[in-house]
Amino acid sequence: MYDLFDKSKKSAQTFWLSANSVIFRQALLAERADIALAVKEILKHSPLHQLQMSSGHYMSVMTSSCGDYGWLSNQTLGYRYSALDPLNAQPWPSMPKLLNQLAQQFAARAGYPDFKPDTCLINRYDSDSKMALHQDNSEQDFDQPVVSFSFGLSAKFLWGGLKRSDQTLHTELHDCDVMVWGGADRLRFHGVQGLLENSCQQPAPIHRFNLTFRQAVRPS
Ligand code: MD3
Ligand code: FE
Repeated sequence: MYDLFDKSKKSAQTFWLSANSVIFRQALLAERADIALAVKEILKHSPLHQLQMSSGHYMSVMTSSCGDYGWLSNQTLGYRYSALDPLNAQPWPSMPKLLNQLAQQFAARAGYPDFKPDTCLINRYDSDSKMALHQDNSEQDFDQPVVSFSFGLSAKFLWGGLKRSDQTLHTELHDCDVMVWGGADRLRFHGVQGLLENSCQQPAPIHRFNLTFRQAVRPS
C-alpha cells in the first residue's frame, strides 16, 4: 500500500491514475457554493435516506438522486435504477443544468466528449460512514464513464482492480475534487475506507458529499 500522490501538491492539479481515469484536484472551488444550493433544493424534494443492501444491512451513507433515474437498493429487489423516488412516489428532481454541464465538461476533459448523464447519485458520508469495495455495474452501458464530485470532509479512497482480491491503491478525495473514470477502469473495484477530519475550511464541514454522474439507461 502506498500513496499515489504527492500531498504537497494541493491546488488545481490534474492526476492521471491511468489512461482512462483522472482526478482534477480542487477543480470546483468557484462552483461549490452554487452546487451546495442546488443540492439543498433537491434534498428538500427527495430527502436523503439509508438504502438497504441485499444482505439486509443498511448502507452507512445517506442517499438521494436527481435526474431521469435514481439509484436504489433493497433486500428484495437488489441494486437498480428507478424513475420514481420511493419515498414520495414522484419523479426525482431534474438534474440542475449547472451540474449536468459541469459533469459533461469534466468528462470531455478526461476524453469522453459524448457523455450525457441521466442520473446523479447524491451520497452523504458522516464521520463513521464507509463504502465497502464494490463495482458500479447497475448501468446499461459500461462504455460510458462516471464522473464524481467530492465536497466537505476528505475521504480515504480505495482503487482496486477488476477482481475483488486485486491489490488496492490508496489515495484521498478532498473537497472540490473531481474524478472521472471509464474505459478499462469502468468496472474496477473501489471503495471508501472512511473520512479524514482534516478540513481547512471555515466553518469546518461535518459531512462529506459525493455526487456521481452516470448514464444509467442507454438512449434508444
Ligand atoms: C474508480 N462513491 O457512489 S467516487 C459510489 O467517493 C462510489 O463516494 C465513491 O463509489 C465516493 O458508487 C467513489 C469515485 C470513483 C467511483 C467509482 C470508480 C472512482 C472509481 C470505479 C472505478 C474506478
Ligand atoms: Fe462506486
